Amino acid sequence: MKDIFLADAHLFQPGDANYQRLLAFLREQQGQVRTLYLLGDIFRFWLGYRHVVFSPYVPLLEALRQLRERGTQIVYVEGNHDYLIGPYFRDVLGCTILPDGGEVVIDGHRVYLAHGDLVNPADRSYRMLRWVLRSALARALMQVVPPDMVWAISRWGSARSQKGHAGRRQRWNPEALLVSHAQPHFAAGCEVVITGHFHVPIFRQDAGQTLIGLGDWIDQFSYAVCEDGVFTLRTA
Ligand SMILES: [Mn+2]
Repeated sequence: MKDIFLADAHLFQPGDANYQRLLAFLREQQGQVRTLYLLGDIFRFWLGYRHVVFSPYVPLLEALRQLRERGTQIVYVEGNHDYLIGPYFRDVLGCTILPDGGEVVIDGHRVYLAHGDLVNPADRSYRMLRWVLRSALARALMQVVPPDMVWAISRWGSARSQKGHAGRRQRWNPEALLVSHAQPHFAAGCEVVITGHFHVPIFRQDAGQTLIGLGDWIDQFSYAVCEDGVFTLRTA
């Protein structure tokens, strides 16, 4: 049995090539995966209502449900596009939700998981936005704004944030950020640190420590696997 780690599919419409490819990949994995770790930004936008899901995501939710039925556990680390992941994932899909990431033990290895949107302490404007989007006010608004309107607002917001990402990526080197983010976790005794967010596949192994940047499921189709305690980064 193996564990799979993937992030940053930014799924939007079921007909999109990357969406289809993820569904096919998850179908192939049925019955073969102990735990599927989703490290955030699987969706272009998600907000967790109790009884409502955004209809473009029904095919993915069904694929996840089928994996569950075949015995796969699902762990969801929230990203910056999918947060307040909520009751559907928790209660219907039976996921373990780690809103800010955290440590897990896999085959006896201490593994630190994070989406990666918090690795840069200098990105203050983003930290502020993140706090606002997850605040009690945002939760209260969720109860009164109709989901169709929330979806429309998210499309506008995500077009804006795409522009911001491009600029930030030029200013900050993802590999250097990940190395310094991982350092305290390695120092605290973790052997493996895995993040997404930067859309850059990174695999560094040194002195028994493994640092993995998951790349993305948009045009790289990269993902990590742990099989019998050995971590690898692969391409679908
Ligand atoms: Mn992200």
